Parts: sequence; structure tokens; C-alpha cells
Amino acid sequence: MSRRLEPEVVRADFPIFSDPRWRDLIYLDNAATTQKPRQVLEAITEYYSRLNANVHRGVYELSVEATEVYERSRRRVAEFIGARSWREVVFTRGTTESINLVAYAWALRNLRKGDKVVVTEMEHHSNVVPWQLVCSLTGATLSYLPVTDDGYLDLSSLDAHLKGARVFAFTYASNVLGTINPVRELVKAAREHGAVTVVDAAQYVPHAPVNVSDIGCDFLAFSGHKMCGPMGIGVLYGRRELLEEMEPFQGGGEMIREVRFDGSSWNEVPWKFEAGTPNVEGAVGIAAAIDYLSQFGMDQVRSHDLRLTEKALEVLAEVPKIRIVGPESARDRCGLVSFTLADIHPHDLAEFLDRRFRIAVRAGHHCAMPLHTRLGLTATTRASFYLYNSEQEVEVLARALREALSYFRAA
Ligand code: C6P
Repeated sequence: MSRRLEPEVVRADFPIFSDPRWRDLIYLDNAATTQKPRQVLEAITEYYSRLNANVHRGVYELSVEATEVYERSRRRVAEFIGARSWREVVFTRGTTESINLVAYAWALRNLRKGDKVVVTEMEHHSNVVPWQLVCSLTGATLSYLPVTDDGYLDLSSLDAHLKGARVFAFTYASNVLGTINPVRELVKAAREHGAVTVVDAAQYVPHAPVNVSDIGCDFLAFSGHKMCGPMGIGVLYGRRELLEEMEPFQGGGEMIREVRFDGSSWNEVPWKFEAGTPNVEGAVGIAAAIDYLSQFGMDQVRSHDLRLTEKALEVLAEVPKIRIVGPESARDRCGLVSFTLADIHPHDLAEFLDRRFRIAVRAGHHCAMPLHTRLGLTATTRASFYLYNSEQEVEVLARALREALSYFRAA
């Protein structure tokens, strides 16, 4: 039996909301990072208090146990995302490093002048800049699958874009539009064209069930800190055959089998990609976060997000002079809504919401400048939800936006 997701009860799991300074905080910046439940904080403290040692290095009992905990966390992640094997799970610092790992360890070595890499206009900079860098080093070209005015990928030009493509890198869900992309369809199309697929799932894995084996992608990236886990830990899922044939990303301890004066050979996957002392605390934390979310089940987490997004689209649409970007249907969105309000600068609006209403939202380009250019905007304000947010909080946001109109004399 899953635990029922009641936001008021869930909120009590998160110590930050009991802190006298933040007790009344309406935290709507979950797409940037989520708060951490007691269960995750305790797992990390427990690790440091009772099991801390370097991993994969010691033969003494404490180090062996620390190694077991680290590798158990990897198995937990593999199971959570439906990987066929724990060997397909590489621990990284986050989504950004996961995508860079693919760009440098796979693409840089495999792309030639004239090859083509395809991304989309709705990507976060983490899924644009590594490809720009690799294209400039290899002479490959970068093309952008367009976004429609209503915030979807324009699939009418998908085949034309994928023709001759070696890599197709796209987001599962946009951190600005909220759009959930038809990932299976995109992977299938890329396969037919022989392109390697890289899925940026930073905004999707924390919010809904994901099964990488069903999706059939080659790589998939996400971060622990957007799903109740700590910062500095992320995951790169990679299809085993690809990981096996790839060269390492970084060199150093642990990723080697043997180092000689005249060269080195590599450890097995996934350790080949984990140079140096790993973030064991982070691995413990992400596994604890998965345990925490799994009490509710990811279907329930998704339903809760959906309810809040429906509510937000409904009440925000009634605010005068608001322009909401992204799909009209909440079903096509992950739990976030970005908008502009009259001619109020999003930074001024976010400050007003914080000072007057204790509402934390993000304002700016959200590390998606090309998308904002496409939308004809320089910045938006974004409210993003998670399991401790309630419908009442969304109502307060709508009321606050109306007050902002009169405060800024923009009504
Ligand atoms: N987006 C946001 O406020 P890192 O920083 O490596 O954990 O995640 C990068 C990243 C990659 N892809 C998408 C779709 C993302 O949303 C993010 C992080 C945050 O929107 C911080 S800029």
C-alpha cells in the first residue's frame, strides 16, 4: 500500500518548513531544486556517522561496507529507472555533467566534419552548449528542431532534421514551457535514422514514472537535487553496449585497471567513467530520495503535479494581462507554469512575490536563452510544484499576481 500524498502532512517531513524563518514560505521553485525531507537528511547523517570511508579502495571492514552502500545505491537507481543492469548507471555531479560526459566521451570521438547533431529549440543550456562545443571541435553541424507557437515540438520537420543525424539530444520535459515531449516517438524516429539519443530528463524523472528500457533511449540524464536528493549527485543512464565501447571521460584513480609508464587500461563500466573519489554521500542521498518518493509511488507524484498544474492554469488564466507560455493542457506539462505579467519585469515581480507574499519563484531566462528568443521574450516568471505544495498555495499566487498589477500600476 502506498502512502497517501497529502501535501500538509508531507510538508512536515521537510525540516526547512518548520524553521521559524521559513514556516510560512510558499516554495514554488522546485524546478530549480527541491527541499530535502528528514528521511534523506538522516540517511546522509547516518552514512557519515556510521559508515564513512573511501570506497573501492580499502580491504578493511569499514571501507568494504561503505563500498556496499555506494553500490547498493546504484542498484536502487537502476531499478527505479528500469535499467536492465546496474552497470548502465553512472554517477555524475548532475544532469549537466551527464550530458557533457556523452558529448566528450562519445560524440567528440565519433563525430567527423560534416556530421550532424540535432537538439531542439526548447533545450536548457546544458543540452545546447556541450553540443556547440563538440561541434566546433569536430566540424559537425548543429541544428535545432523548432518549437511551435503553442509550445510543442514541431514534429512536421522531425524527419528532415534527423536525416543524416548522428546524435539527437532532447529534453523529456521543458523547464520553461513545461511541455512533456513524446519521448518514445522521438527515440523511434532517431533510431530509424541511425542517430544516438540523449534524453535530458532533469525535469521528468523527479515527477513521473520512467522506464529507460521501454523508452529505448541510448542515454538519459537527471539530477538528484530536483527529486528530494542532495546537490552534486546525478545520473547518466547509458545503454551497456555504448558504455562498453566508449573511451573514458576523465582520467584518474578508480577508472583504471592498470597504469604503466607507457599507458593505461580501463576499469569495467560503470567505474570507467567515475574517476576519483566519488560522491558517496550523494549516492546514499539519491537512493534515500528514491525510497522517499517510492512510498507514494511516482504515479501519485505525477497525479499531484497534474492537479496543481490544472489549478494553476485555471486560476492564473483569469489574472489580467498575463501571458502563460507552453501547452494549454496540463496533461502535456510537467508541474510548472511560466508567464509574463503586463510589462512588469520578472525580477521585480519575483521580488514583490517574495517580500509581500513569501512566495519563492524563479525569474529570468531559466538557462534557456534560445527558447526565450524564440518566444520573443527576454525573461519569464516561473512557478514550479512538488509534493509538498497545495492548491491553496496556487490560489495565493494568483491573488498575489493581481495585487502586483496594482502595486506596479500595471493593471
Ligand atoms: N534547471 C532550472 O531552474 P543541473 O544544474 O546539472 O542539475 O541541471 C541542469 C538542467 C538540465 N536540463 C534541464 C531541463 C534543467 O531544467 C536543468 C536545471 C534548473 O530550470 C536550474 S538552471
